[in-house]
Amino acid sequence: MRSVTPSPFRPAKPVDQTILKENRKLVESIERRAFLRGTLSLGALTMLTGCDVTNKDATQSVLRAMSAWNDRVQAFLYSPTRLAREYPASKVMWPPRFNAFYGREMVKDVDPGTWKLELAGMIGDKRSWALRDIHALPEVTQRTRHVCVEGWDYIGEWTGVPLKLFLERVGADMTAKYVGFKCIDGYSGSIDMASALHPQTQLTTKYGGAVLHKDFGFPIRLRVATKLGFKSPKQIVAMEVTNNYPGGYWENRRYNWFSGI
Ligand SMILES: Nc1nc2c(c(=O)[nH]1)N[C@H]1C(S)=C(S)[C@@H](COP(=O)(O)O)O[C@H]1N2
Ligand SMILES: [Mo]
Repeated sequence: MRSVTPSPFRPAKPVDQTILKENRKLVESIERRAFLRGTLSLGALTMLTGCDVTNKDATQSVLRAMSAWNDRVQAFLYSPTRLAREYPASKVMWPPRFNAFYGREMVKDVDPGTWKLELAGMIGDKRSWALRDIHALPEVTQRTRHVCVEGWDYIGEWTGVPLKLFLERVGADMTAKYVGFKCIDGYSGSIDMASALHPQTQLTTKYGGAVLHKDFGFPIRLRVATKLGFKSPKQIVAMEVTNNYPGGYWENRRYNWFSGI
């Protein structure tokens, strides 16, 4: 019989699973990215990292490091052509589910006649765009899954101008690192250029074939099928192409910047 030697991976004292519960957001983000589906345990964490994660501080810093590491690794592994799954019309939810960092009654009205999309940064033609000019551009429709970091999702149908086409039209520098957005409600967001050029990333004007309701982004919103919902700003008023990391509302509040799904 083999002698029983203490496993180098086995913590010396019983581990307190509440450490993982207290860091639920970080744990979930790691699970989602590593396709662990709710199975990340302290044992697995020890195996993955080679660290003895028996105390609170060590566990938290390991989780933070993994979460940040995942952002970089994801961007590196990300294939700009990987498509999000598309669904039949029968699966589309109507009405869609609202979310913002404030209540629905606070959503601002936009006058389509005076609204303008301001352009800034590494763009050849920085003239602002009126809504009717955006409507004149060719549009595509996608039926994809919208996933919120809060843990809910739905399948929706969004129609709009591919962002790539728009960036080409305004003479954006496609070698820039980021595209940033500012919204009428003070919200902001940004994506990497590869995601901006992704075929399922669009400046959306319609949901379910009807003009976007203001709650869902009228007059235009971004729709990034390969990322979590918070990466798709609604009611956009300005767009910037830049090499300076623009951050964003949730990005600045410690959500993973890349946030792929
Ligand atoms: N302007 C603006 N855009 C926003 C937000 C916001 O608060 N303001 N919330 C984001 C989040 S967290 C999600 S999940 C989606 C929700 O989009 P929906 O209301 O169309 O489902 O919008 C994103 N875009
Ligand atoms: Mo969200």
